Amino acid sequence: MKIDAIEIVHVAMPLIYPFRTAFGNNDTIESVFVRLSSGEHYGWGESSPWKLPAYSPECCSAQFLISRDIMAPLLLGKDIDSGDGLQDHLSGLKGNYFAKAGFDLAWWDLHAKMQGVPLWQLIGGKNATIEAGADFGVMETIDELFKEMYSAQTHGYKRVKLKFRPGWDLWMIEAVRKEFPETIIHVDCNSAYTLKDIDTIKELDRYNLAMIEQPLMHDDLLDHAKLQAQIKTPICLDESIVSTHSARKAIECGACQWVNIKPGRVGGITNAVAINKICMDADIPCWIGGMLESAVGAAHCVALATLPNMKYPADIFPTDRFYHDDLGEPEMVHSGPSEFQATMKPGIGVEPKAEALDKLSLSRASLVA
Ligand code: OSB
Ligand code: MG
Repeated sequence: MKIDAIEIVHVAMPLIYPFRTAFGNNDTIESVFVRLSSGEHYGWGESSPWKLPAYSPECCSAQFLISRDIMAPLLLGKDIDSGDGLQDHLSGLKGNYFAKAGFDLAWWDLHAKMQGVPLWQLIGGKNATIEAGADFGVMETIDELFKEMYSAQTHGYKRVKLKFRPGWDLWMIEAVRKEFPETIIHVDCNSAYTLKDIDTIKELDRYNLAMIEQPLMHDDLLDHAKLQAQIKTPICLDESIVSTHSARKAIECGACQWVNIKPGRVGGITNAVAINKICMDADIPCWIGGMLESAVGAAHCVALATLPNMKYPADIFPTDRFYHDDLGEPEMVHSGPSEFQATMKPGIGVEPKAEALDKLSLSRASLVA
C-alpha cells in the first residue's frame, strides 16, 4: 500500500493517581500517536517511552521530533507491503525503537483493516481470551498495598507484580509473603540495582517469586547472566530487550529465563512477533508488558498477548484503574475476572477520540505525500 499521509500527535494523559517506580513518580503519561493513511484507509499506533529518558534512553519530545523530521519523510509516499518492508526503510537509523514502533504499529492496524481481519488473527494469535495480572507501584504504606492486594485477590487476578526499589524492598516482600503465602508474585526492579547489590537480590530467593523483572541496567546483559547463575529465581528481562539482536544475545549468554515483550520498546509488532519466535525456539516463555498506554496502545498489546508462547498474565489493565477518561475508544473493560477479549473488528478495533486528542495534545504534525 502507498502511504499517502502521516499524522503525529504528542499527548499528555493525566493519571487518576501517581505511578511510582524505581525510575520516578509520574502523575501524567506522555505518549505519541501516529496515524498512517492509504487511500480511504487509515491505521493508528501509540508508542510511549514517557516524558523523561528514565525507563529507556528515549523520551516523547525527542520521539516526536525524530518521527516528524526524520522517519515520516522516509515513509511518506512509499509503497510498503510488509512490516519488514517498513522496518527496512528505517533500518539506517540506530536505536529509537519507540519512535519506529509508532509507525510500525500504525502500519499493522492499517494493513489488518485493509485485509478486513482483526490484527491478532493476522499475526497468528490463537487465544482470543487473554489473562491480565495486577500490578502495584510503590505505595505510602504497606497497609495500602495489602488493601490493593486483597482487592486483586477478590477480582480473581492470577498474579501480582510489585514494584521494588531501594527503600521499598526486602522488608516489603517479607511482609507481603507473610500476609499472602500462596499468591503468585513477582517483583519489577526497573534496573535499580547493580552486582554490588547481589546480597539483597540473593535474599529474594527466599520468597518463592515467579520471577525478578529487570534487576540490573538496561544495557547490561552480561551482568544479568552472572546474576542468573547465582540465584534460583528466574530473571525476566524488560528494558534490556529492544531488538531481535538483544533477544538472541540475552538467550545465548543465559541472561534470562523469561522475556517481557512491549511493542513500543522493541520497535513495534514486526519485532515483537520475531522476538517471541526467537524465544519460543529457545524454550524461553514470554509475556506482554505495557507503558500505561491508552486503549489504543493497549489494543496492540492485547493482539500480541494472543500469540503462542505467552505463558504469564499480561500488564494490561482496565481503563478505570488509571484514567478517568480513556483517550481511546472503546475503553478497556474486563470480559471476565482479570481477562480481556481480543476484538473481532478489523485491525486493533480501537481509535483515539478526536476531541480528546485535541485537548491533550502538546505538539502535532501533519505530512501529506
Ligand atoms: O517496567 O514494566 C515496566 C509501566 C511503565 C513503564 C515501565 C513499566 C510499567 C509497568 C506497567 O510496570 C504496569 C501495568 O501496566 O500494569
Ligand atoms: Mg518492567
